[in-house]
Amino acid sequence: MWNGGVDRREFLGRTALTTAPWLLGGAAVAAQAGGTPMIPPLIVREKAPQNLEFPFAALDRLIIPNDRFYVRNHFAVPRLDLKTWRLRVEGAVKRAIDLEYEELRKLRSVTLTATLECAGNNRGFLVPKARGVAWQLGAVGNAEWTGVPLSAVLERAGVRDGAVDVVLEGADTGSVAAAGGPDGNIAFASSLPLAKARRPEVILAYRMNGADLPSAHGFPLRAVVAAWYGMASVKWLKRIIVTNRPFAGYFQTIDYSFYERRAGLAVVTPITEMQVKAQMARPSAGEVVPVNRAYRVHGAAWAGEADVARVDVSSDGGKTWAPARLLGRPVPFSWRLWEWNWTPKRAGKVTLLARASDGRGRVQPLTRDADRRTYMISHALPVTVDVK
Ligand SMILES: Nc1nc2c(c(=O)[nH]1)N[C@H]1C(S)=C(S)[C@@H](COP(=O)(O)O)O[C@H]1N2
Ligand SMILES: [Mo]
Repeated sequence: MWNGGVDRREFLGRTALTTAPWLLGGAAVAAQAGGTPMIPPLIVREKAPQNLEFPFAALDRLIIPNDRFYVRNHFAVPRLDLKTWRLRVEGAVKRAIDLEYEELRKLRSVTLTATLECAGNNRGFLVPKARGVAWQLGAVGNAEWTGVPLSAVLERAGVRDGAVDVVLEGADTGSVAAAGGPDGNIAFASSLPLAKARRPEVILAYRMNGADLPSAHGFPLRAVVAAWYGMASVKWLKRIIVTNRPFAGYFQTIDYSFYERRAGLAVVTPITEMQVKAQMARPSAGEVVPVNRAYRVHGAAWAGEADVARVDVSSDGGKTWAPARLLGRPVPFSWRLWEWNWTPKRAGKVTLLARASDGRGRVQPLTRDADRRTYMISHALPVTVDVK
């Protein structure tokens, strides 16, 4: 349990937080004895292209291993050969450049922990049912990324005056014609305003949790745009184009956009920073929870560029709230694990909710904002359990 004498940081980074009930099988006990508890395999949401969800109920650590990190692909995974792969930087730059993999790996590297959440995470809970991948809780993960700051690469090419956007293009292509996109095949591409592109938390990563970037996560190189929804973290990066006007590509306007109200008008706006959000790992919806026994309600919370300031939990459908305990220390751009000890006193159906607030005063909403279309689903999700 939590109050043991283990150094908390060490504990958070390397081992499980607690003995999870799904660990009770024989193989699991063996794994536990070995010190590395198991997380069930990724949930297949789509086979082609592959879209895989992290089984969020099994959340038991701060860093999600590479083979359990959710996968969100729009097109088939491109197989890239290091011998021929280049990163091209062009557009509104003083000199267009082509960088080889080995050259990039020789540049000064940085490592950061960052939570990636797909803008469509939780879509599967929307009523009426929404189009798109029906993610439940697990289109989110937290990993340690190593690479070079995007700013360093931009500096090598020399950004020209008047530049506003940095377009990141992947090597993967396919058709989005059926979803209102242009005809023929297009590449996945997403852009950042120059100011965000130059920030230190935006890196071009070639390592993930200490291993070379796996193919599913963008080998050989991907952007990691910490604090922003996942679509900005372009995988299989191939080209960077600096532009003099805001990029209006398919994945920047038709897809991954919402309606922002400005002066009474509904304005199509690209999705950027992650909203403040807490998710409950356990209990899960429909779980049977024993009456008059202590139960560890727990989960994770994240807040984009801000720190998570607090998480509150309700065990009466949102009428009253109690503060949860934030675990470990805040790490910029990383989610924070939290727990709340609950002893249900009466049998029956109970609805739990978790709600986060951040250091900028943002509070997680309790209801859905339809202007967000099928993205940025950040309202507190009710978890109804059966106390017996
Ligand atoms: N080239 C490319 N990059 C991409 C995507 C993609 O389909 N192609 N998906 C984006 C989306 S929507 C998300 S949420 C993240 C997911 O990263 P992951 O698969 O490593 O979890 O990658 C982003 N980068
Ligand atoms: Mo996404």
